[in-house]
Amino acid sequence: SPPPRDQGEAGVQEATSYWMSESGVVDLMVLPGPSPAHIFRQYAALTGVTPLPPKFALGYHQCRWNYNDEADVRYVHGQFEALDIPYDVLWLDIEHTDGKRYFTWDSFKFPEPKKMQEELAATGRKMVTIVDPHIKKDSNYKVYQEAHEKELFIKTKDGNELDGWCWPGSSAYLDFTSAEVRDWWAGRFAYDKYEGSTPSLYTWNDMNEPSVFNGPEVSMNKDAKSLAGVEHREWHNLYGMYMQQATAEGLLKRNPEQDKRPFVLSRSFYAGSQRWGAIWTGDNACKWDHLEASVPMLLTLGLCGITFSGADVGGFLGKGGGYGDPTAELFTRWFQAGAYTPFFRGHAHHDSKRREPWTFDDETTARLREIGKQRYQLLSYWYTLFYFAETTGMPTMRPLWVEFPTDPKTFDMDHEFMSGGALLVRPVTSPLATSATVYFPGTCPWYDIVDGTQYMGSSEATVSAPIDKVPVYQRGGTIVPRQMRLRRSSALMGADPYTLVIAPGANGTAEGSLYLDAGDGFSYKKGEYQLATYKYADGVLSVSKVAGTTFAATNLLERVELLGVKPPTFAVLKQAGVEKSLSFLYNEASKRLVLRKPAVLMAPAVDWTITLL
Ligand code: NBV
Repeated sequence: SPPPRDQGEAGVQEATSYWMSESGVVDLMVLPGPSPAHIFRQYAALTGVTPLPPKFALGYHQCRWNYNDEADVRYVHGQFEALDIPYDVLWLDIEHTDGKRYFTWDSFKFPEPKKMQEELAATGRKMVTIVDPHIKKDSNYKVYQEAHEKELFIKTKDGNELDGWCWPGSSAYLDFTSAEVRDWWAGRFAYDKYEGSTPSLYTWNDMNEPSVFNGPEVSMNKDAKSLAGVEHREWHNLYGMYMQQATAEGLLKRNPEQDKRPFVLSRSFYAGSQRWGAIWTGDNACKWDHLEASVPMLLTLGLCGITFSGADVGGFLGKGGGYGDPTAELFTRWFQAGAYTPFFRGHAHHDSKRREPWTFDDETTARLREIGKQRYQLLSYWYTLFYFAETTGMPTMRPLWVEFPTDPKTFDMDHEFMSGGALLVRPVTSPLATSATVYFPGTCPWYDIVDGTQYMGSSEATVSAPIDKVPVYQRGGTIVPRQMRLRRSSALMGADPYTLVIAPGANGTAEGSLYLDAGDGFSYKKGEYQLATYKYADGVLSVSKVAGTTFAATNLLERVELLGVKPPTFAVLKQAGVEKSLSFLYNEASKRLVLRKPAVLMAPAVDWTITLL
């Protein structure tokens, strides 16, 4: 029956939601809040949190359907190296396998997969291969044969092994809703089972809706049965999550010494998928409006607990999907937007033209390098956000209203977003733009991250946004840690020093934090990390370690940048009773003060202060 009409009092707005479910009962949970942060915590208590990803996973990922062979992999990797464009992970799509038999390699194109991965690993890079849930029905294929003998596949309503059409042709589908099957699947990732795999190989799960080309709605018959005899209609939405869980458990299991966190990307997901890895938004197209739509899509995922998410940068479907290939302009704008989202991966359909960062023209390559650099400068900022995502359930990419719940203008705004609590991003999503309108929420000042220009909260401005500029602003009242040296991968940045960028709020104070640990493994769960908080008030910057114990972080503070301040006469660093005066530079036009070489630890055993006099 239709939903009842609202019968609110005159002048009172009411909203009606109407739920239908394919089967079963609807469980309704009410999260009382009252603030957005409370709601995230409450929702996380119900469905779980995103565990801290390995740090490399926050870098840039380069994917394509497909990199053709080992020579192609070496070429692409070599170009990133030669052109100084930062990246961390190279991906291989379905064509790397022997006839779409997952966990195998095409021995002609990829004769030495271990050697290839080891070469990448030597420069700190990782590789990801795709592993889909449809298993080719082929008695010579070990994975199929074993699962068939053990009866691990989904059955038809009549109790026969289901037969569905997918990439390999006739395929069977593992029953990931079964704990026993998940355990068996996890075992497939052992190094001796997944031949040609090494510790730097990670996994991508696609087609796990589950996708069946010849099934109803391109999925399985609703009356197909799990091993427990439950119909597909009951667990359709859970299938992808269980697959990602089994895969993540596999990556954990293959390393009994527990020094590596899993990384698994999945297309299908459910409430709680955040516990098992990252999610991407699937097959978008190379179109400006798909770039625009990626922002509300990722914001929605984040609100639903799935904060490690991204959209294919460049738009997946190019020519093959009936669209054109990205122009240098569209690709640049997409790269700019993607660099400020949690999961940052370029990907492309096999029918589209090559679009690695150097394939447009020299000017575009230089711009893309610059954007990549912006991303890597903020890697530790993102990592700190993910630490808070794990400990508080707070999404890393946020709609404006999450940060400014008392500013009603933000309530329906989804073309601007916050990367964490400190950075406001206004991606340009239309062609030929040279300017953009930006709304600055709240009552604090905002500072352009490039030139320091100040804007007041609760105002709108038309800002210049030529092709080499992505409008990003630091919120007054925040301190952001950055690593300013251009490195080609996250692995090379572990020991690099930091710059603290201080953007004073309306009352002249600011605050920020930095989370440091080994970047991988689970020792952080035993306290091996450092969480330092920086405070700026009354012209004094101070540090205090607020959590963590045994991790020895040796990173130094190499620079402090203060935005929108007056020039001091002196800057004095004090630690353990010792004083040292710091040299500084001041730019009158941008009101930016740079304090040089404090050279103190970011997370010191003995606190330090820097006083401006
Ligand atoms: O494995 C091929 C593609 C993959 O590149 C894409 O990212 C997935 O979303 N896959 C879908 C299957 C074919 C899509 C046309």
